[in-house]
Amino acid sequence: MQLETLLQQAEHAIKSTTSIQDLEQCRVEYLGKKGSLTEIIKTIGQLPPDERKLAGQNINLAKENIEQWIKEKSILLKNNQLKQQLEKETIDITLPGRDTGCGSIHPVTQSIEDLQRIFEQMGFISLEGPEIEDDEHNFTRLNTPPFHPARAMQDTFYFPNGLLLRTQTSAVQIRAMKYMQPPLRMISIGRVYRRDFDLTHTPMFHQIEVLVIDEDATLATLKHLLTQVLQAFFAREVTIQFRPSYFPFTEPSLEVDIGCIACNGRGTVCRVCKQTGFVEVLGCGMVHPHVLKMADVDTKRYRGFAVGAGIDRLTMLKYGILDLRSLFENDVRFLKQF
Ligand code: 2NM
Repeated sequence: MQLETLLQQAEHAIKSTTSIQDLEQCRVEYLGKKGSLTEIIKTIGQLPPDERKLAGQNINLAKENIEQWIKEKSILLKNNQLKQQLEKETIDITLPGRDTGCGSIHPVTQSIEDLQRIFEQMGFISLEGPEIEDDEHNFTRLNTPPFHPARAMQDTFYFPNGLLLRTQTSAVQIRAMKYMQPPLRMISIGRVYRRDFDLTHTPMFHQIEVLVIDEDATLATLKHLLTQVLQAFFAREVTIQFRPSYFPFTEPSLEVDIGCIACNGRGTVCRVCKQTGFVEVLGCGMVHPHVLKMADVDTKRYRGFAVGAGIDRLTMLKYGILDLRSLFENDVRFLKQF
């Protein structure tokens, strides 16, 4: 075929394609291994030698032309395709977005953060420890040796190897006393476990324990500290009442009640204080000399007081939550109210 005719044909064919597939078909037809132009190239060898150079130049020129047309057409087709696609896929940006549910901080977590902030502002450090403990740290060094009757006060979860789930966070204090130099002002916050499960007890709950070791730590300082902390936590004036109690690790031991927040201590029909006007919030006392000595604290120079409180219970009181279970059911409609 004549080069001229071929070029005319090719130009027409390329320019009238309507799709990228058709254009590719054209490329193969003219420039492919068995394409028309390739066929012509093969005939060069049959020409007389002095004509070959010119023929070669013409064929190269034709090839460049065809390539150029294909390139231009390709850009045109791709642009068209993009334009069509964009038209088809237009989105209505005025449509409202899909609502993703938004969480909130769990009330117990809020209490934990509040207590941490309150104590840290007063110069206390916050320490943590493992939830799995040994008997030694959970009981013995808290003046509760094997067969001590106080062990029955809190039923313990034991592992087959003798380790246990801590029933209070006191092991954190035990180690702090042993390894840090007094004066010491610390809190420990964490999960604790007891074999209790009824309307007012869950097998896991959150505890805060406070420990102060100092030369002049007394019941008076303890009472002042508790008043300040409880007022800051409940964000209101609170009245405090001490009752004598018993813990193996403190002597004397005290339980602390606050004037009922629900009925303002009036003692009228009240589900929170059951007409007593007071609700128990924590236990505390002067750290027992046995405990101090086992932790290598110099008892001639230092004494200490400690406090233990259930954070879940404090949280229920603060927000007027009557059913303990609602703290554990993870119903966001409930949790969002706080
Ligand atoms: C309480 C009540 C009274 C307490 C004692 C200690 C330690 F380790 F310092 F001896 N930590 N926590 C303590 C004292 C805990 O919970 C009701």
